[in-house]
Amino acid sequence: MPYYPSTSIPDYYLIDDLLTKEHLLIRDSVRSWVDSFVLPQIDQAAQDHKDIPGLMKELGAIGALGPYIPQKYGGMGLDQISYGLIMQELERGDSAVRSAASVQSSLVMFPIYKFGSEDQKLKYLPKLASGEWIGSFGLTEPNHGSDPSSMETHFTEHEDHYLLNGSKMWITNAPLCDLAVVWAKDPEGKVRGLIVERAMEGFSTPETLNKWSLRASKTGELVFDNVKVPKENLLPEVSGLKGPLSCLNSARYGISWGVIGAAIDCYCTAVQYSLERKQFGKPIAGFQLQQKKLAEFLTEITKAQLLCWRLGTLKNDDKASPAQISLAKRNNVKMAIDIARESRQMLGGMGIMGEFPMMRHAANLESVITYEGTHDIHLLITGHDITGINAFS
Ligand code: TGC
Ligand code: FAD
Repeated sequence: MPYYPSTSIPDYYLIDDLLTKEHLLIRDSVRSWVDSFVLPQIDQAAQDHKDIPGLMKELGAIGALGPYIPQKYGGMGLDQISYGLIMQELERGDSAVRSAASVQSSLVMFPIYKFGSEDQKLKYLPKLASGEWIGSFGLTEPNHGSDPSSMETHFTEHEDHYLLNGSKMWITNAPLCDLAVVWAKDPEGKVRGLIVERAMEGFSTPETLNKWSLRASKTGELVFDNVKVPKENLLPEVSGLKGPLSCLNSARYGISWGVIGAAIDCYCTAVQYSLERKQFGKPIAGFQLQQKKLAEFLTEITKAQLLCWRLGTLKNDDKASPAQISLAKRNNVKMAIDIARESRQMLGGMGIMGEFPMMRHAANLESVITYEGTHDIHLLITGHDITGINAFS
């Protein structure tokens, strides 16, 4: 169970009133699952640099994999606010748990659902929704991170199959994956999506070790050495960089909600600790400097919640622009990492201990501020949207 009562989780502007009964039910059931399944083991998993055993099947069982994918394909057919609330609750547990769910949902199931053939949807989506199969998403390469259009991974055409060569780096769940959605250039230099299965010869997934961040998540490479990919594994409905970037819109949206969860966990812990911890004869919560921090945390969390709620309604109406999503991802991740760092200080020496979540969240958020587009890249996307001038290159 968390160190603080669940009644202290903030809803300062009564945003719950904007949610439906179904939203609240989903949010509260994922919240309870995080309390009972994730929190008791997350510190040990992160300390040991190991993923939580059986996590994907558990996420499948609670409906956290592909929540907005139609039920016909094993999803839950939920709306975007529900998806966001699920991500928020998972990341209150740990960014690794949200990462597992958001990669599977937004970066693996979404492209198969949106750009796949009916056969591909029926073959892969139900297994991914249940967590029986684990997926990964390969866009980033050793030499091309922020600039995926320069990717080198490519394939050539041979009768009934393609031959895929190249490598991807920093790939969440690569060492565990049963399949990877891989973005590679076709012989004309167009970016296409391919579904690569674990058993395909020439495909390997070495693990990236020694991370100080997202230690409860497996990261690795995807290496393709003349991998024979059947032609029916090409995603037929998209060509060009907008394919992978559309998936990122969905994942970045989920992150905007998710990091509110990490911030809430730090905030609630800091409130509780500062009320209990006494120095100079009174609770440290009674000192103005500590109250300033708590007041600012609550202000920033409330602003982020309102931003996400509105973005969710726009997304439900299919009106959220990629630049609006970038603004939310950038703002909310910075908000969360600042709260994690400042709240850690409020616990003094205890703040560095694994019994409290701040160091773990702060370290995790160093990845979150980098992946799915860095903090700087999202600023440039906003700058481009304001001015019409591309400052990337
Ligand atoms: P640019 O010329 O602007 O665009 C190329 C084509 O793509 C379209 N487009 C988008 N479409 C949908 N959604 C978006 N967000 C889009 N952004 C652009 C655009 O309209 C164009 O289409 P068309 O039809 O005209 O061809 O592309 P660019 O090469 O200048 O790059 C733009 C830039 C820098 C913003 C983009 O490449 C970018 O976002 N870079 C950041 C890379 C990134 O975010 N990588 C993430 C990798 S995945 C990951 O980190 C997973 S973490 C997993 C976990 O949670 O554990
Ligand atoms: P670079 O692109 O080399 O950037 C380095 C620095 O330069 C950054 O600060 C950046 O903001 C800055 N910069 C770059 N270009 C510009 C510019 N034009 N103007 C100003 N500044 C610029 N990728 C996947 O495809 N799938 C995954 O599942 C995945 N999971 C990940 C998990 C983890 C734990 C991590 C850390 C990363 C993951 N990534 C994944 C990769 C992630 O998306 C990239 O790390 C990210 O896009 C940045 O790329 P890079 O690391 O190559 O940094």
